[in-house]
Formats: sequence, C-alpha cells, structure tokens
Amino acid sequence: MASKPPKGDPVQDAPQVAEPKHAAAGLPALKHTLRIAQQQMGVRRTALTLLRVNQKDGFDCPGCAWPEPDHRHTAEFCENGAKAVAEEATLRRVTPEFFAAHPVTDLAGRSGYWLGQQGRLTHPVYLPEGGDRYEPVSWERAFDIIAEEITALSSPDEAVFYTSGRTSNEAAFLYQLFARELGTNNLPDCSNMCHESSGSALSETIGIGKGSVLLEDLYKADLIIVAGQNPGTNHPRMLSALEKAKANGATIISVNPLPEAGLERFKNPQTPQGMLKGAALTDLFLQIRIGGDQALFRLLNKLILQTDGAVDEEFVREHTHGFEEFAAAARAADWDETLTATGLTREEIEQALRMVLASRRTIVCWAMGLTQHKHSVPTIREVVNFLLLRGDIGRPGAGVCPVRGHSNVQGDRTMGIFERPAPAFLDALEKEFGFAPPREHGYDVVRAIRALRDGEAKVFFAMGGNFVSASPDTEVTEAAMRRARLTVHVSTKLNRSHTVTGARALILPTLGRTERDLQVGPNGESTEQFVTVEDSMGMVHASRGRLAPASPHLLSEPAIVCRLARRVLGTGSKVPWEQFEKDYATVRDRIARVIPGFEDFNARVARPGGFTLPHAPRDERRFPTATGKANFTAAPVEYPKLPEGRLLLQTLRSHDQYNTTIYGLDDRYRGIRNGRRVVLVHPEDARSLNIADGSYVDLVSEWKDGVERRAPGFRVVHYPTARGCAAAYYPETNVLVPLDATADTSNTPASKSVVVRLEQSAAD
Ligand SMILES: Nc1nc2c(c(=O)[nH]1)N[C@H]1C(S)=C(S)[C@@H](COP(=O)(O)OP(=O)(O)OC[C@H]3O[C@@H](n4cnc5c(=O)[nH]c(N)nc54)[C@H](O)[C@@H]3O)O[C@H]1N2
Ligand SMILES: Nc1nc2c(c(=O)[nH]1)N[C@H]1C(S)=C(S)[C@@H](COP(=O)(O)OP(=O)(O)OC[C@H]3O[C@@H](n4cnc5c(=O)[nH]c(N)nc54)[C@H](O)[C@@H]3O)O[C@H]1N2
Ligand SMILES: [Mo]
Repeated sequence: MASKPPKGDPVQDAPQVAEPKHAAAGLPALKHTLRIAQQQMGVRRTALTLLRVNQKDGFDCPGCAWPEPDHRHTAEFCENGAKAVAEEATLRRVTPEFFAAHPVTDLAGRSGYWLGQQGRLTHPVYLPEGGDRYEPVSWERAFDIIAEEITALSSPDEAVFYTSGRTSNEAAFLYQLFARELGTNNLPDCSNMCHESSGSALSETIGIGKGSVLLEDLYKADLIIVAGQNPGTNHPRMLSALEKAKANGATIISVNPLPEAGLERFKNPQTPQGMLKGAALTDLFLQIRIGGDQALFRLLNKLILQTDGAVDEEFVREHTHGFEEFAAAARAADWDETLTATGLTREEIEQALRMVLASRRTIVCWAMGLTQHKHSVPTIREVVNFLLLRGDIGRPGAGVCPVRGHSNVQGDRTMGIFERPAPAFLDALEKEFGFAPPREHGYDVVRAIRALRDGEAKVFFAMGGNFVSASPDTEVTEAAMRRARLTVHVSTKLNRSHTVTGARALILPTLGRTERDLQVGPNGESTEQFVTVEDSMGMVHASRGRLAPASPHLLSEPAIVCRLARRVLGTGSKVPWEQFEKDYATVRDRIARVIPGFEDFNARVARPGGFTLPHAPRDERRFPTATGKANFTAAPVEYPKLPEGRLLLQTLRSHDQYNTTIYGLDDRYRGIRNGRRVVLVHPEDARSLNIADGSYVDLVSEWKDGVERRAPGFRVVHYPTARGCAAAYYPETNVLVPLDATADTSNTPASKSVVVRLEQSAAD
C-alpha cells in the first residue's frame, strides 16, 4: 500500500531546517498572528474579530478547549487561536463556479492545505450518482436526498452520524436526539480518536470521565506534571496559567520524548517583561521513550509506597477501593525494566520522586502523548493511582487534568454524543420526549469504518470535521467511504472528506462561531440566537458570533438538524423541531430537564462567564463508581518493544495546523520551514540506521496483519528526540496507522506508537 504525495503545492516538498527554539510566544508569535490573520481577513476585520475572541459578550475561540480566566485581557487569544479565527473569518469563497471548474477527481488530487486555502463554502452542493462534479442544490432538495437514502435503509443502524468537537451544545443535543429518534446510537465522534482513553480510565476509577481541576487549582498547585502534551502549540493560553502557577511557587515536570519549546520557556505577549525575557517553565524535563509513561508512574508509586508517611492513609482508607491489590502490583515494579521502558536514568527518576514527595498538592496534565497508545487506558489509570496515593483528588490545587482538544468536544459528550450512552441518559430522553431510544451500543470511529468497509453501513453523515483525513489507515478509510450510498458533510470549509465520496454526496455549508446567527421567530421577526459550549474544566458559557455570515445561503447547525429531522421523521416525530429551530432557548430548556447539572440553564448561562458543572470527586470527594469509592487498579505494566532496526513513530501536530486544517507549512518552534514531509530522528539512531540528515526516506509501517503501509518521500531531520523514537506530522502519516491498532478498552487509534522502518526513497 502506498500513498502518493498530493499535488497542488509544489513548495510542500522542500522543507528547510534550522535549530529548534527554546522559548514559545513573544514577538515572533504576534507578528506571525497578524500576518496570517491579515492575509485571510484584511486589516479592519482582523482587528474587529480578534478583539471579540473569548470576551464575555463575544464568541468562544474555535481553537482549543482551554478555559478562559476570570480576569480577561483585551486580547484573550493566542497565536494559534487567531489562526483558527482567521481561517473561519476569511474573505475567500468557494462558490458553485468553483465546483463547476473543478471536477471531484481534480479536488481529490489536491493537498488538504490547498483545499482549505480556497475559502468558505457558500452554497449547498450535490454530487449526483455517476456525476463528476458538485452542482448547486436547494436545501429542500438536499434534505429530500438524505431522506430518500435513509428511508431506503433496512435498519437505522446502517446510518452513521459523526461529530467533530466544535459543534455547540445545542446542535449536539439536537443531533443525538435526531439519531436516537431515528433509532440508532451510531454516534462516533472525534473524541474516539482523542481523549476516549482518558474518559475510559477516569470513569472507571473516579466515576466521571472529566478532569477534576479548575483553573484556580493550577495557581495553587505545588507540583504540575505535564505529560504527553505540547501546550506551546496546542494550548498556548495554558502557558499563561503555568507561568502564574510558577510565580506562585509551583514546580513543573514535563514528561515528553521531545523537548518542546513552549514548556522550556514562555515569553508572555501580554506583559512587557514577558515579551523580552520570558519565564523558564520546566524544572525537570524527563525525556521519556514513547509509551514509557505507565512504567514511570508505576515505579514512582512503588517508591511512594516505600517512603514513610508519603501515603495519605486516611484518604486511602475513607475514599478508595482496591488498594491492596494495587500495592502488591506496584511493589513488584522493577528498576531495570523501568529504565528500559522509559529510557530515563535512575537519577532523573529519583529527582522526580523528590519533587513529588515535596509537593502537598499535585496536578497531572496530559493530552495525546498519553491517550493514543495500545496501553493508554492502563497508563492513565496508573496516573490516577499516583494521585490517589497522595490524596490528590478532590482538594484545592490537586487533581487530574486531561487537556481537551476541540473547543466543545467535552460539551458534545455531555450532550449525549456517544455511541455507548448511559442507560440513565436514555431513560431521561425517553421520559422527556416520549419515544423509546435504542439501547444497543452503536459504532465508534473505528467500528464505523469497518461497517462502511464491509457494506454494513451505507449512509455517512458528518457534523463538521474531516473524517477521512483524521481517521487511521487512510487507504482503508477512503475505500470504505467510497462504498457508501450517500456521504453528507456539514461544513464551513472544503476538505479532503468532501472529495472521497459515496455514490451520491452532499456538502451542506454552515455558520461558524464568529458569525451572527439569526432565526425567524414565532411571529416572523428575526431574532438573534446564541449557542453554548463547555470547556476542558466543565465551565459552560455562551458564544455569540458578530460577523455577517460568509454567504446568505448558510444555515446554522441547529437549523440543519431540525429541518433534516422534520423531513426524515415526518409527522410521526415526538419532538418540536420547528420550535427548536426558531428559538434555541427552548432547546436549552429541554437540556435542563434531561442532563444533570443544567438545571435553570437559560438563566445561569445568561450570567457573564456562565457556570461550572458539578463534578462529584472535585466538589465533594464523592466517587460515583461501581464500588462507590475511587478505584485503585493493578494492570500489568506494558511498553512498546521494538524489533531491530525499527523506530517507534509518533504522529503529531506542527505549529501551523489545526488537526487536518493546515494553516501554513512551518513548524517554527521545531525549526522546520516550508514543508511538512519531515521525520524527526535522533542523530545516533539515524547513524546506526545509516540515514544521513537531509536524505529522503519512505516510512514503512509494520503490523501483525503483514500489510506494509508506506508514506513516501520524507526528509530526515536529525533531532533531539528520545532514543528509538521518531516523529512526523499527522494527517500525512495516517496512512501508516493500521485500523486495528487501537488502545485496549477505549478503541482509540494508537497513532502515537507506530512501528516503522525507514527506507531510502527511490528518487533520492
Ligand atoms: N494550534 C492547534 N491547537 C490544537 C490542535 C491543533 O492541531 N493545533 N488540536 C487540538 C486537539 S483536537 C487536541 S486533541 C489537542 C492536542 O494537543 P497535544 O496532545 O499537545 O498534540 P500533539 O501534537 O498530538 O502532541 C502530543 C505531545 O505528546 C508527546 N508524546 C508523544 N508520545 C508520547 C509518549 O508516549 N509519552 C509522553 N509523555 N509524551 C508523548 C509529543 O512529543 C507531543 O509533545 O490540541 C488541540 N489544540
Ligand atoms: N495520526 C493521527 N491522527 C489523528 C490524531 C493524531 O494525533 N494523529 N489526532 C486525532 C484527534 S485528537 C482528533 S480530535 C481528530 C480530529 O478530527 P476532526 O475533528 O474530524 O478533524 P478537524 O481537522 O478538526 O476538522 C476540520 C474540519 O472541520 C470543519 N469545520 C470547521 N469549523 C466548523 C464549524 O464550525 N462547523 C462545521 N460543521 N464544520 C466546521 C472544516 O470543514 C474543517 O475542514 O483527529 C484525530 N486523528
Ligand atoms: Mo483531539
């Protein structure tokens, strides 16, 4: 299997390499922000738009899910938030004339970068069966087409409804309601590829799949461990919080195979002294081997158990379950094995232990570096064990902090976007709306791809996102998608998923976060609507766009779901879709009655800054698990074992991308410019593999199914990563991630631990 590099950007294969940076943000970040924003939006729109990001009366940044501080700066956004906004508020347009000029086969040959650069979608468009290009279609006809295909299915379970985590609470609630009234729980979402492992591990151990800290806890912590996360690029506003924590006396340990600039030093663009000198953030950098985290935490747990007075005995006795079994497993942890698994030295681990023992309040933050491995769930459980031992859950300044990705991915899950809904949630839906929701579990992302591949699913509908680029095993996924009868994408911008279609395909253009959402009220008057979102720390607040929509032909996501539901479900539906479309407050009234924590939703979200959802472990040290206590767990330690001459590849983000949206071809902090097909390899490993810096290689992934997956033409960059490890960007490398290589329990693609060999490229 091989994938050809796409055409469309001839410069893409000419990466240039300089020394990596040792600090993030500062003046270059500001300059870069303004350049990208002004290219897309012009000077005036840039100023008007960026000032509204994350203000109490403004819109929620479509970038990441990091919470907003209570005292906001006039510019409460970061370089990468500004890029996300510019990408949406761009003045460029993709019109019906564009589609007339570009057959789908032409678009399918373009890079994701090129597709995204074309601008905002202006009209609903339709690719008829046998047609070679998208043509304009009315909204009515579009809904008719979807209804035809859904009605023709032999079961609603032959339809799949994907969600990407930018969708608002209101749209998400309506969307899952539609799918369930139709009769399916096939609601895969980006979370399946993202923090599902965190959700799985946390629900089982502490009884709720969400983080237990608030922003102010970070300011009170003695020790913050940042493991498997690159906040300088992906959560830049987190650096301000870490800076403040540090100023208050916190120690920071970062655990990462890569020395990430943002964690080394942060030049806060919002303070004059920060701009110049910046603050050093990391006190101890543990350059761990990919996948070594479970072993590290296991050994730390053993060492804590061996230290007099280090265990919070009272907490363990009162609030936990399973201690003895866990302690027996932890006592068996072995130094030599841990040093092999982690690649760390004994001194480094002992230094970390001293910092842990000196801390009375510890927080562990993590992201994709912990969630996308085969053994991610036991790894995160081991982090929970570590915190439980010291009583570090459910008190100020301490706790678990999975840092979410998409700006509303946590809210979407709260609203019921989940293929395995809790029975209590379905009961509440049934009671409120009077239909019987399906009880069997639906497909997650990986299972949806298999179902499409095997012809068991025939209609694929996506509420946002870029399913084929974000999913693993690109060729398998694309072939699966092409087998569908109908593929539908609700989208703001063109992306690769629109070019890999079923027999028939629709692209439905929608409003973005930055845009004013006007709906026709009950008396024909036009009323402005707002939506709500939940951040990574369970804060719910309103988001109001102010810009005029990119085109008069756009519908909001809630309006699209309501019209679709009316058309498909007809008069038999028990849900007042028409009313919901006209007035989102009526949707919130229902959410308030169905979902715990949303009581009095409309009134509470009207307050500036919104409200915080309850979290039993954080608020009351109550653990709603099966045992009624916080659960220690005792899984065997796992770590990836590499065959001779192979490297363990992680697929990660550059500084100039938002997931599959490519903003530009640079990765400034890592010293890469003008290209994305690079692979970072330790100089010693490269030497022993006989691969020169600057040479070109194919990445070939090896998996037990015997299939060779190949991504050709990557420039080798000698880089100080951990030994035996390599790194290259997603989504170019998704072709290498086998569909069946997933995390145990959570089924998340193991996209951070792909065994590869490097072959000299044919053309080199
Ligand atoms: N600008 C921007 N912001 C974003 C995104 C974006 O693409 N661009 N994406 C959003 C989304 S959806 C998400 S989920 C988040 C992602 O945020 P991150 O998780 O920070 O994203 P990645 O680039 O995947 O980085 C993974 C980090 O984990 C490290 N790592 C890899 N393997 C291991 C391991 O085995 N152990 C340890 N300890 N570390 C490891 C990598 O070196 C890297 O620093 O960001 C969100 N915010
Ligand atoms: N190899 C590898 N694969 C990965 C990852 C990895 O680290 N490595 N990370 C995984 C992770 S963490 C995630 S979250 C997924 C991301 O998977 P997705 O969420 O599916 O992908 P995105 O690239 O975020 O989706 C971008 C598209 O969303 C659309 N869009 C943007 N704004 C809006 C909006 O307001 N409304 C609508 N309807 N559409 C909008 C645009 O068309 C844009 O092209 O990828 C996963 N895949
Ligand atoms: Mo994510």
